[in-house]
Amino acid sequence: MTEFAASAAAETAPDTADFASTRVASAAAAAAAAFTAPAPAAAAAVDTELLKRAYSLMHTAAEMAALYEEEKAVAARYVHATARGHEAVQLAAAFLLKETDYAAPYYRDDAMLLGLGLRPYELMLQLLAKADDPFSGGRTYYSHPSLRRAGVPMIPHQSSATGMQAIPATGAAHALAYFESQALVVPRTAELEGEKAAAVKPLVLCSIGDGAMTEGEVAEALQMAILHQLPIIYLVQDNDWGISATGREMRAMSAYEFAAGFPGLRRLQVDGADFGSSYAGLSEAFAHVRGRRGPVLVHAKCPLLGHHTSGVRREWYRPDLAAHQEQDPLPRLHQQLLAAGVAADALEAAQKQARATVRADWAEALAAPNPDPATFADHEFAPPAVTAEAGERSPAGADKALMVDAALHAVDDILREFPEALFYGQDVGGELGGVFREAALLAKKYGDRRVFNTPIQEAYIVGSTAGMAAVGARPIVEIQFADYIWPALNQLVEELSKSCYLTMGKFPIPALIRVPIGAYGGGGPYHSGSIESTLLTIRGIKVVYPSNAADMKGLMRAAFLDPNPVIMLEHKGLYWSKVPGTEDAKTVEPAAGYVIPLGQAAIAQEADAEQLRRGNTALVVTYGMGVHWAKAASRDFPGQIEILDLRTLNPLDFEAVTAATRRHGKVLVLTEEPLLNSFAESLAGRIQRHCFTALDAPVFTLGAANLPAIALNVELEKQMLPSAAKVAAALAELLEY
Ligand SMILES: Cc1ncc(C[n+]2csc(CCOP(=O)(O)OP(=O)(O)O)c2C)c(N)n1
Repeated sequence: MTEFAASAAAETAPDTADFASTRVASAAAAAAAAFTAPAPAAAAAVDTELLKRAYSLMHTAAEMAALYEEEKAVAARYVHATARGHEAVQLAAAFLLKETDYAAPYYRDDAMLLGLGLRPYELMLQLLAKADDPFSGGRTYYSHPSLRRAGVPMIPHQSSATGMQAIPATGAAHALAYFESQALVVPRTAELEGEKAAAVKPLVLCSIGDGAMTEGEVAEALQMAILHQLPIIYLVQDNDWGISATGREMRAMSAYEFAAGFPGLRRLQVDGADFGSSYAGLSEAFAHVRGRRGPVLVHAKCPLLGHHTSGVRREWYRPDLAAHQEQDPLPRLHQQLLAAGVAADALEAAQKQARATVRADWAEALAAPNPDPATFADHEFAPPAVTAEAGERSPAGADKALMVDAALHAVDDILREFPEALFYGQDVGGELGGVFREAALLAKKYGDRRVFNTPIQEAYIVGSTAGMAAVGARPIVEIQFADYIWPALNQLVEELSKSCYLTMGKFPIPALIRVPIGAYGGGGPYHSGSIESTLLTIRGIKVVYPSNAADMKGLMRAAFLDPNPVIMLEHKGLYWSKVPGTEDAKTVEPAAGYVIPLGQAAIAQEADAEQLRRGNTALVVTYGMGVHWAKAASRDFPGQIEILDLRTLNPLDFEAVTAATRRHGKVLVLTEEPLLNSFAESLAGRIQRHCFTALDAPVFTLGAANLPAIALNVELEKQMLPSAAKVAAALAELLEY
């Protein structure tokens, strides 16, 4: 058969897993036949009380959706999606979750939130972006929960980026497995002490749509879940639609078929419109995961009865509404309850009660206060743990250490002291201990559950820290080279950077992200890049850039202790002080426990008092390799150059910058990055704005040439980068000004 004939045959072959939009009823029946959990029989097996609870909450969700539609002038002021059609499987999942579990509900999961015990009122507060929205205080969309509340599974922050929740959720499961491997009690379980907390092993539920399943990051998550056999359930709610794109347009296979490509991932299908089928299938999945028999993907077919969202309305593009309507889970459950002997009156009463509650809650939510505008900037960061330098920076008799060893020792100290700390990335584990040996022997010392190699998955490496942190682990991770951080940027921006702000401080993410960076000696275009300006456009993360061993050790520990995401940029050219002119990067090694608060610059070299008095001096504001170029260059101008080493780029010690600027009146901002539109240029602008009257010359800037990459040949590299000679030339001009 030719390739074309084969694909044509595949297209016409009966596809029981597909939920073709124009044939919903028959496709659902076909899918039901393929379900591993026998749907109709299971309905009868479910306890009637549970069915009744599901029925009430299904009506509550449906009443809410109807009310939002009726009141859309107010309710659709901010965009929202509702569960209509998906309620059965969402409620089944909610009922099986325990308070010691972790959940990542999707943006369509308002019925799941009701099932977890949230009041309609609380959900409506988020719909209306009110101050008392328990998740975000009016900062993020409807049904984007984040919650630490007794009696409810922990719900860490997740973004509105479809599919991106898979990695943080898997990171949470990874943390659970980690705690178990170390025989440590998960903090949440300890908090909820007592038999009921200890009796069941916690798990993670990651809810996701069929459209979102095709995001590449989902495959990274599945890979890790299987590799480490993590306790997680991926619940795929498949309504055969993205926004307006149908399943046939969006994917070559269903999520169930996709899962078959991941050996070690247990998969099963349920009829998501049938509470009994959903509950039975999910019960099996929960038992499997609680029994620590690996991850499970549950594929649930669901009709989509409401709009995609309040802004993208079903009547604009849906030819299949009638067919989906036939799958409405509500009348089905109604019939099942009647068949189970529940009186029609009782069902009617439940429906009336749901309606009354929803209407009363709506009135209450409308009357609730809006956020105080003055609070808009609260919770950018959680307060830092280290606010003053402490410990011994230069212990008597201590040897000098290379920067790479100072980093290694800092992490070693942390791993020894904090059992919740773990360190992972590409090649950091095993025998090698990092391609720069920056993690040498740590895996041997602490075991390969604490220090381990990951697959080549930068998104997982960074994004997993969000889930890790929510469970209480303290992840240290590494991106092998700054040039390869880009696949992780999505997680960094969407999940990590916004978590603290959007959860009103409930879920700051303490993640220490080590990133070897910088150029020297022919590293070439993909192992030499500088990236700090890009990182510095991301709010909600901190960026540290030490220039010597002592700072490396003190800042590494402060970065670890910081409750926020911190990126540690570690210059490869300084690691061993092998590059001529970088001998000062090697310093006496501080004692264990030494810390330097983030956001404090240091004077790396003072100017001579007499030269200063005579007005013969200039200031170089720089960091990383720039400190060493500036030191070498300043030998041409004895006593005339002060060098301010920023050490942390965000938060920036702007006070130190302005104070030093005022001392000298002449400033050069020096960076290794291409200058155009860089952090250095931005800083120069700020200095000019704030110190204008103190300046005797425009603020000079010097950086690399404005090219997309650093060429491999060392002579070409030299042309591209700043150097001591180039800095000296700039300083000569500045001092002459
Ligand atoms: C990364 C990303 N790309 C695009 C969007 C816009 N978007 C929002 S919902 C959606 C469709 C999601 O489909 P699915 O996961 O199947 O969920 P459903 O709405 O069908 O429940 C898209 C494309 C987004 N939120 N995030």
